[in-house]
Amino acid sequence: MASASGRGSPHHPTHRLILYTREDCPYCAKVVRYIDRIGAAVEYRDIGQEPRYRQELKQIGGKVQVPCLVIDGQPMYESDDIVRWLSNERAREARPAT
Ligand SMILES: N[C@@H](CCC(=O)N[C@@H](CS)C(=O)NCC(=O)O)C(=O)O
Repeated sequence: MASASGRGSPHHPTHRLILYTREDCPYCAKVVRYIDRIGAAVEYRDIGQEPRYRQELKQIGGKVQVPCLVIDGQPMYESDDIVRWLSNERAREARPAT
């Protein structure tokens, strides 16, 4: 449910976010560091730990490349794009309602 202002907050996230990662992936580490820094609510799925996550990622995004952020069911590959999207989303949520 959205907040009264119609915008999300860390407690009322606007989007469902799932990050597919792998332990030895430096691009994933970069994205995870940024997520930790801003305190975003993200569910992690490590494709190295769980073979079914690997299959899931292939089905959702069409390729097994990490990191991949799935935003309300839509895949976004490329760590720079993911960080940029998270940063824009954070700025959007911080803006006061007009
Ligand atoms: N340019 C990509 C690079 C991602 C990347 O190379 N990921 C590696 C793991 S570190 C991977 O999943 N490789 C498998 C593949 O590309 O098929 C990014 O910044 O996210």
